[in-house]
Amino acid sequence: MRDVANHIPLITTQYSEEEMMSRTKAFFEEMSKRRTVREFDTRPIPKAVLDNLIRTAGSAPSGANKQPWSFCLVQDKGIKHKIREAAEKEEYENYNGRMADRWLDDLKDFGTDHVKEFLDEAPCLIVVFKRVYEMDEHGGRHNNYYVNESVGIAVGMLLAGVQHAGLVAVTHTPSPMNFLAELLERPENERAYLLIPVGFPKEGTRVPDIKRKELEEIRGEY
Ligand code: IYR
Repeated sequence: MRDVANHIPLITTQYSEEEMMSRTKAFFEEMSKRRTVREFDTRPIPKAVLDNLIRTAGSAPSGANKQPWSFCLVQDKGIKHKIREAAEKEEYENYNGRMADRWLDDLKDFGTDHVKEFLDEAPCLIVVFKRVYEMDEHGGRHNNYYVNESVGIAVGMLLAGVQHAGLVAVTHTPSPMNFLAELLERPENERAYLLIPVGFPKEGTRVPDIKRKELEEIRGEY
């Protein structure tokens, strides 16, 4: 690697083999309990907790460190409801014609439909935007790099943080979702990426009995 003047010493922690084993096992066990939840209690989440989650997401790697993302916290009941109305309008079209029979069949066991009560109920909606380009002082556009990959990784870290906090979330993709940038009056370089209601599960919430692929099915070894 080339020597670059502005580099600083790496700060990291290393563990013994036993510690690595117990840490990775504990982390896997915690993460594997994560489930998508679509029914929320209205109990609010402390603002400082939400800020920490966004800080965590914002620490993700990104193409040329452009950090091409914005995470909007929507807690206002009126705005949440407007988002629900717009999302349900699109989802109604999806469930009634735009989605192929095969797709609807694949969703059967999840019990989803166009009604998105969670957009009112969840105390906070995190609306994730990708920033396709940045603008220089002369109004010139400069495309960001690997935007989808970067924002996807950041969202993964956000969801890990949500799980670690004992909260639940649903990764919702109303489609199309350009209404989100309009409603939240986002700058023209931002496109909605994902809508993530976050909160505490409603008491008695049940989730689909899904199975995860075995290690041997997802691991390649060479
Ligand atoms: N976006 C729709 C449909 C939907 C699609 C998939 I693929 C899912 O895993 C779940 C739902 C909705 O939000 O209902």
